Order: sequence, then C-alpha cells, then structure tokens
Amino acid sequence: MLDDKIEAEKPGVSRRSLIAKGLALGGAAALGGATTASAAGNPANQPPNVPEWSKVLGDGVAVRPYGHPSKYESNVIRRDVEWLTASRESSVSFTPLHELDGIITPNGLCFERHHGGIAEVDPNDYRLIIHGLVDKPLIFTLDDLKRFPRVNRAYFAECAANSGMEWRGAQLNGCQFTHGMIHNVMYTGVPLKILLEEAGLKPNAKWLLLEGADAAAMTRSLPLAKALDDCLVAYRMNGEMLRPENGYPARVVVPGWEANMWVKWLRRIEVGDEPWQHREETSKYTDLLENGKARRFTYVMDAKSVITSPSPQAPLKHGKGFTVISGIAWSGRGKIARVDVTLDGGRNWRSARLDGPVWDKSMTRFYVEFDWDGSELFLQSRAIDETGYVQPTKDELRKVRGVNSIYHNNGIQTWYVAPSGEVENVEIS
Ligand SMILES: Nc1nc2c(c(=O)[nH]1)N[C@H]1C(S)=C(S)[C@@H](COP(=O)(O)O)O[C@H]1N2
Ligand SMILES: [Mo]
Repeated sequence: MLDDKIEAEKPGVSRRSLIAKGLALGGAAALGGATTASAAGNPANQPPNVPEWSKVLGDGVAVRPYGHPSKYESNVIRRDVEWLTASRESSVSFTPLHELDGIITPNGLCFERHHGGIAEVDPNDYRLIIHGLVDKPLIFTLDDLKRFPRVNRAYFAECAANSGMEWRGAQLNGCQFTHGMIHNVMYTGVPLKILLEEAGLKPNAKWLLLEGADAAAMTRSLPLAKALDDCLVAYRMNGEMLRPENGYPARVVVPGWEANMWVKWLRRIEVGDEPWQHREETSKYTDLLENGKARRFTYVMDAKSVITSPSPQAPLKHGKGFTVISGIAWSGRGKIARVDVTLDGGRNWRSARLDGPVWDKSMTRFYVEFDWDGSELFLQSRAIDETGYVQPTKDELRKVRGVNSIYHNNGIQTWYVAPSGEVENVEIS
C-alpha cells in the first residue's frame, strides 16, 4: 500500500521527504505517527495471523446478481436535512461528497431533487412527443430513442440551490450538505439536435418547453440555441439505464446549466417562439436581489470548488504528518484551468495538482499533499476556469447579490481544521 502511494506520487511532494520520514519502511501507522482506535481493529485478523475471511469459502459468482458496496461502507449514503422542506416528495437528498474520490458519482449516491416524488415509468409505456413549431410532430418510444446515433459525455449537474443555505453565513457542517446538490455522471444519449432535426424546425422556432412525466409535471423553457449546441436526451448514466430517481427512462442533459432545467422522466418537448414563463411559476428559480429586483435567465453555473477531504464529516484522524487534501472543481463555462488551495485562510496560495480527466463542464479532481505540523488550518480552494473566471469569496458575492438569494452561491468555502483534526464549517473575513 505504501509502495503504491510512493509510485503514484507526482511532482509537488518529494519522494525523499516521504522516505526521510520512514514512510517507505514503516507501517500504515507511520503515515501520521498515530493509529486511531477504529483503525486498530482486531489483531486476530492482522499479520502474522490468518484473518477469518481467509479461512472460509466466500459467496460464489452471481450470488449477488446486482452487486452492492461492502457492508463496511454502510455510512456512504445520500442524506437529507429534515427541516429543510415540508415534505419528502418535494425535497432533496445530498451526495456524500466527503466519501468519494475521482470524478464520477456512483449512481446510487447521486443527489436527488424532485418536486412530486419519483415517477416509476414503465418503459413500454414510455413516449416522448415533440410538437409545436415543427414540420411533423413525432412520438418516440424508448426503443426509437436508442436507434438514433448516441454519444457519451460526462457532465456535472448542480442544483442552483446548492450552497443556498450558506448565503447568510456558515450553517451546515459537512460538504455533503453545503455542496452535495451536485453529481457528475457519464451519460449516454441522443443529441437533442438530432431529434429536433428529425421533426424539422420551423424558421420562427426559438424556445423549447420541456415537460416531465412526474406528478409535478415539471416544465422548463430552454433556449433553442442551447438545445442545438450540446443538450442530450440521455437514457444511460455510467453505463446502466438511468435510475428511477434520476429520470428513468430518459431525461434532458443541459451541460453547465442549472440542474433544474435537466427535466427528468421527459415526456414532452414543445417548440415555440418565446419562453413559457407563466407555466414555470411553481418550479422556476429566480435570484432575488437586495433591491427587490430579480436576476433572471441565470442559467449557467459559474466556476466553483470545494475541499471534500478533510471536511467536517471527514476529519483528519491520522494526526500530524503527510496529509492529502482532496477536492472537486467545476465550471458551467468550460474546463477547469487551475485550482488554488490555501492552508492559512488566504494568506498563501498554492496550485493544486489536477488528477484524472479535465473535461468540459465536468467535475475535475484536485489534490494538495503537504506535511501537517498539527497546528490549526483554514482550508480554502479557489477554482479558475478556462475563460479566466475566478471563483469569488462569499463576501464578494454578497456585495453584488446581497443575502436575499438562495440560488447560485459559488463562493469560496472555508474549513477550520483544529489541532485535534476535527473540521468545522466557518467563515473568515
Ligand atoms: N420532471 C422533473 N424533472 C426535474 C425535477 C423534478 O422535480 N421533476 N427537479 C429538477 C431539479 S430542481 C434538479 S436540481 C434536478 C435534480 O436531478 P437529480 O434528481 O438527478 O439529481 O432535476 C430537475 N429535473
Ligand atoms: Mo434544483
């Protein structure tokens, strides 16, 4: 394990410094110098003894026809905040970002947001209708959709309300709750452009109305230009069919734009020449400004980032010594160009190491490795995207938008790390 760690090393940490600390020779305990109680485990299962699971035959193949995580990972789950919404049907559950790494969100852990509960759509009865300002209205079955040329693209979907509870100050203790209304999935689907061209657009076509088949019949207006640019009608996520909670059997993917527009259980697309605002009153998101005016058409999700570990639900249990900071960054305007990290609340910044694919409008993983001396830290990350946009501080955002907003809070997050390794959501100015 330790050898792997050293093999995997990239510039930024010197191999020599690790070896000098005895990492290459010592046990896992040498990583931080201390072994935590839970990591101590049962000595009977540890070298030089033969562990109990080596003494019996395990489950054979297909005993678990659809696999699930180890029973020891039972704390890695979506969670909700009970006081947040009046009902569970019109509510949200949050992705456990602090338990994940890399850039792909496992399907069973993708946050869910619905306004009328999960629609359990029978794929045989599934139909998608495209009508309005088209040459010939069309109705597609699911099999029809699967016969069109398809593409694979990974995109983040972030609810515009993500971090919304943090507008007035640090509130929720964990990145699952402050930032967990996001997932990043590899979609398979048909470019919306292909379906619209199949129906034939009238010259005055400018907007689409997207409608879901759930009890909320959620609708959103989508500018045609965006639909023709990069939107998909997706039916697969990370290879398998969409999960019911994420829109089975088909949803709209609107890359880089607020997830509210990613209509699930998609049943109807009407082509028109203007937005259908009157139809959207119950579900549309508007940003209320200090002066009572509202920001409208705030579709794009600006660049944002958060350190996922350490974080309040993932404290630094190992004590001082070699420490890995891990986090995610994303931008609705393109690729992530750079992520800066500070350990001291913004006095000194260093560039994080981006690892894994850096894709357009997709999550990017970053790391910072350092030698923790055990003193308190104020951790922050700051994303910069390929347009040069720099993630703002929360105070900078409030200066422009006030505190009446719920939506589009992409301010810099601060985690306070105590010498004990406990982590807290704080704000510094
Ligand atoms: N049909 C339908 N589509 C919907 C919703 C809904 O309630 N009904 N919620 C929207 C909102 S507000 C968000 S944030 C995303 C959440 O997608 P997810 O549940 O896959 O995370 O779906 C959007 N699409
Ligand atoms: Mo949302």
